[in-house]
Amino acid sequence: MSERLTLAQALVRFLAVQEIERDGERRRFFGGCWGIFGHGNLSGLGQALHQHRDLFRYRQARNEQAMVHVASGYARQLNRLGTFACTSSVGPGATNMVTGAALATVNRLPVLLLPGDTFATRAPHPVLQQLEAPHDATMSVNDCFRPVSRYFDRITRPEQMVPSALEAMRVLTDPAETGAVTLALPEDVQTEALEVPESFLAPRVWTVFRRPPAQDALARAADLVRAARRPLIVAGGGVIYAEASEELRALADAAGIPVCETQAGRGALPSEHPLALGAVGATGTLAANRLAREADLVIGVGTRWSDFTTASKSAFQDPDVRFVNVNVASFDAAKHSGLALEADAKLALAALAEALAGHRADAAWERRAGDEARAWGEEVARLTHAGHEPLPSQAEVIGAVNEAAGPRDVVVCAAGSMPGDLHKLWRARDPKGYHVEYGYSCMGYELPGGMGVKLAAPDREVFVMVGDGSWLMAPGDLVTAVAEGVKLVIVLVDNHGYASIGALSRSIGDAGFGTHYRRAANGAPVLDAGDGPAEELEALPIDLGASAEALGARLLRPRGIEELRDALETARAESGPVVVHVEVDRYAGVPSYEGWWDVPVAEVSDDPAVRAAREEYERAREEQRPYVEGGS
Ligand SMILES: Cc1ncc(C[n+]2csc(CCOP(=O)(O)OP(=O)(O)O)c2C)c(N)n1
Ligand SMILES: [Mg+2]
Repeated sequence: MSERLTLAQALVRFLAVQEIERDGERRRFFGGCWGIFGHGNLSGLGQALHQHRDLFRYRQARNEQAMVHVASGYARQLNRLGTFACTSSVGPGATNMVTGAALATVNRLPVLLLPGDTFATRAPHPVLQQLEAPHDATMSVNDCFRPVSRYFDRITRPEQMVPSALEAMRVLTDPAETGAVTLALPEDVQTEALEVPESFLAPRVWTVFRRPPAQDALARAADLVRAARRPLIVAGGGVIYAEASEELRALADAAGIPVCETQAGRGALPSEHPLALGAVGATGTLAANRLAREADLVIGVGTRWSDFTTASKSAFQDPDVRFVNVNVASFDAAKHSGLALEADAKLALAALAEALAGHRADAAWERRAGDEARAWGEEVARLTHAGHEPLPSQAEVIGAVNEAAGPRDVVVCAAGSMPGDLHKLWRARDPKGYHVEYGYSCMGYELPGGMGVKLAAPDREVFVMVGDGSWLMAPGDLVTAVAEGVKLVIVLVDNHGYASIGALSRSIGDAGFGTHYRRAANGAPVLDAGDGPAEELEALPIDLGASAEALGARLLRPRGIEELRDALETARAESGPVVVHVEVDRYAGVPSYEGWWDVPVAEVSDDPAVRAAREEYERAREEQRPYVEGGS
């Protein structure tokens, strides 16, 4: 039995009935389709989405990049058990999604991208917005998706849709493979008909089977833990995606192993747990970084070991340090010459706890962890209640949001100085309460990413924390939040410029060049290095709050922390998006706590500040380690 449908109609019908199941729980995989129509998707997918609007919901975005971020935020909040499809026109609409694809793939999040492509027949070529490559007739701008997709196909005949859609689902639902999946759809082929087998259109369940660790690998991992004097767990996003927090806590409690966290793994263990050391690495806490320095066995769970996590490979200094890597992906499990425990985090942590039954880490090490964790809690309280004048510090704003947020509420952030501060300071209470996109750290993710979170978890309040620079990168989809009635509390933290990059620039001896403005003799603002705070403009003559209000959000403008607390309460009570615009002191940053990040400094310069920075850089680099000893 078969039905005659256009490719686009077949695809929409297929996507609408895909389901995913894990641990006996089943849900629809796609929350619907986001899109912006133009030539390339209007007559194919647009027609099909219109015809099947009761089957598969269509939502309109304002920027194609943003709609992919919505899908990523949604997927992450659902522990990768769901996403959106995203359709674009040919050309700029398609390439606007490339950044979103990279973000999804870097963060290992499923998103399905359906960019329109130029005619397979090539009859009217070159069409509006077509890139012509004189040396390669098969190329289009959509080839840009290849390096940022985990699966790419260009469907040049309608029959190809059937096997390609199945491959797409395989990749999207496989935790080891997942990322952006791109099916480039030539605009003529979208409208062409094929005989679609009925079984292709029938509801289909993709079961995520949890993969157990190999017994001999598990035994070796347990031996390594027993032999270790100073074991440390680094919890990554994989712990949260696998819903393995309980198993993590049980292992930490039973074996007395302290736990620190990557950005994606933040909240794997509640901050109040006595063995929770919080953030590790370049943006780590003093507690985590001190123990990391001495650890002789590091158990990485669901982490891809980014440079921020390893402090650019300076975090772990024991000369004999070994790694055990629990990961669903062999690629990550093999890193740092670790013992690869290729497995689902929930099963692996439970199995490790069982294999270690009766074993406890050195009592002095555990005590150390408890003391450091307590001291860090006090440092957080000091930083978040500093009473900074006349403008509050960003740390105080984070503290106020943290205190206003309920135990299940979610904080969302992505770029600037806030991710590092949040990593250190946020007191986590729920594994799904901390959502900082720091794989791609993409300015402009915050608002659409937060929308995705809210669509996935409507019962949670979502606090989007966004810097003024990130806000300006992509404020337009505030209109989408208004149109779709997506409630967000957007805390727009305004320090008048790229403060994080200014600080980084000063640290390499370059005086904050290109990140702030001075006033020229004639009073006009000029972009320059300046010589520090005294010479800066207070602000450009712009009003970001008013811009948010003009796009349809309720605007609140608290001055100082007490007013901010009231504003956050008011914002909670609203039903649509609220922007809380708060000004902070650009220079009241949170220091680094023995964390380092490898940012190279010019080897030769006339400037003594650059030369001094280079000397310091070379000293710091001596701590960098290759982590090549080990293996299985
Ligand atoms: C799309 C994108 N472009 C550039 C960067 C590099 N970058 C990281 S943070 C930053 C400045 C962010 O400014 P803002 O949001 O105001 O945060 P602040 O640094 O002031 O805390 C820049 C340019 C980036 N992460 N993403
Ligand atoms: Mg800023």
